[in-house]
Amino acid sequence: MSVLHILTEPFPDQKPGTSGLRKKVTIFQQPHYLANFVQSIFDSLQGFEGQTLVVGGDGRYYNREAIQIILKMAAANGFGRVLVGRDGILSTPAASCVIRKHGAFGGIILSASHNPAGPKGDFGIKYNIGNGGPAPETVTGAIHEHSLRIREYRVLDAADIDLTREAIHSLGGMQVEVFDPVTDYAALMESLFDFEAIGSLLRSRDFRMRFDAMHAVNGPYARAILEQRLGAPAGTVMNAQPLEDFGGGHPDPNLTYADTLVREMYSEDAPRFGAASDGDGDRNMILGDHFFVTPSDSLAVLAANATLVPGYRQGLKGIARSMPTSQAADRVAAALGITCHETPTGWKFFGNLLDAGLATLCGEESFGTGSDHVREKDGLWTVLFWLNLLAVRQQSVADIVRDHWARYGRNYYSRHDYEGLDLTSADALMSALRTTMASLPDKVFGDYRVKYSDDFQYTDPVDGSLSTGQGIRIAFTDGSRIVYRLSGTGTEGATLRVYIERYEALPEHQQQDAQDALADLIRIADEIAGIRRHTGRERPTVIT
Ligand code: G16
Repeated sequence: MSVLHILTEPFPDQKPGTSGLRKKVTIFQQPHYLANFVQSIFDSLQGFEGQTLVVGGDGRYYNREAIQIILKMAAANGFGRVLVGRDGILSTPAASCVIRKHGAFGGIILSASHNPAGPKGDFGIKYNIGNGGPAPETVTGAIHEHSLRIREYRVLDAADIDLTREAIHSLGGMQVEVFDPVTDYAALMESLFDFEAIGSLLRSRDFRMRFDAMHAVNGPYARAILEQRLGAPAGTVMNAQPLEDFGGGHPDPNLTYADTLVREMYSEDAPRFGAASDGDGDRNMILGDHFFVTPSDSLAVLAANATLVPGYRQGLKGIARSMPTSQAADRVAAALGITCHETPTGWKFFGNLLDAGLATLCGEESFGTGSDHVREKDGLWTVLFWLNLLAVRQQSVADIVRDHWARYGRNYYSRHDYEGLDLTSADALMSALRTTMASLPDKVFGDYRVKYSDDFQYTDPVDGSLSTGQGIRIAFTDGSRIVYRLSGTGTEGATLRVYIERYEALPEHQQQDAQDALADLIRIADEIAGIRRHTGRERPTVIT
């Protein structure tokens, strides 16, 4: 088998976003497009000769073709071994687990997360480093630079590998091991949670749960763990078969896109517990009977109850949350006497904190929670954590959350998304906001007085790197906040996200609907940024 040196030209649009390179499938299908990016990844790394690379994806359209290209390029570039999930499947948290467990040099994960899939949908690729987490900005920056200079890539002239069966193959001088994508991950979950207690809860007559895998990657994981290992009745996992187009759906576990599950959880005969995860299995949504747990509250509740779970019995070293995530976790951290770190949006910012032992639990408002067990957010882990709490506390989801509010206060929270905006008007809105920002401190809007406003920046406490322009934050004297930022994960136009938060200490005022409780701040958010004026939109596309 010979190594082919293929001449190519750079593509100017290969700058990785919040979570790798995400584009329409049709863009990835252009000749050389994927190969250029993969070569740029390899060119930005050093010392991987003879080492192990983990490869897998969420099973979406183009996953298998992409994996064949990556395998042949890894062989041509000198990797010693590639571990690839059977059928090309690996959830993002499972990939992180496998990289860590097998001491791999790194991994390539193929996913566009929660974005729709299929020939007209999205595809994505990202590189994870040896700690199992997303490459930090120094690495993604180097990948981008290489992509702008690339002139040639290397690929082995070889036949495709059969990914449908577990087996060991050789590809040139490299070994390819097709392995079961669930085993290592399931063993890790079993080491963290009380499977006996969760199993008896799931098998008891008066408990019923639903897990919506949304025809995405977590179906096989959820079936193996919840149904086969823990004994939940067959059918507990719905939409369990991963499909290349996710069944035509939008596997984003929120109140809008997981509507079948949401309807069931708000029906007369609602199960006690409901959960969903996204395309690549790292996001989660948690529901009780007629009750939605905001991701920010979920992080705070997990942190406050962590010592009830075997894997966290020793307590937490710290908590980390992304800046737009509500400050509910900060109150738990204060009560526990530990630090709550505030990072920019993007899981990659948690990696150093976890590696350095500065945080144990992390979470983001964007339906992500996780811990130092891997270096990605982890949908099924969150579900098992909640099940473990339900089993120990023998209370409903709603009661656990209400108890939490009664003790720590409630951070009313909502995110308003304006999707598919014209890029120019979204940029204009943000730059006008950057100008207005300076004049806001001390200004009064109804009952609210602005305390400070800034464009969030973050200095990593471990490596000192600085990240600027991470979102406009307007803080009010009563602890309320409005945050504006543009999404870094969309593939069409721009998405403006507005995050609104208000703290309520008194239990008698904690039972309002979040949109009602936040109505004044929602109006102020429009008044300050001129959202309607800039975007021409009367209302958000998605409210969570
Ligand atoms: C990715 C990152 C998350 C981040 C989210 C933000 O999520 O992994 O850490 O919170 O993007 O998205 P946006 O920039 O659109 O607000 P995922 O699940 O898409 O990989």
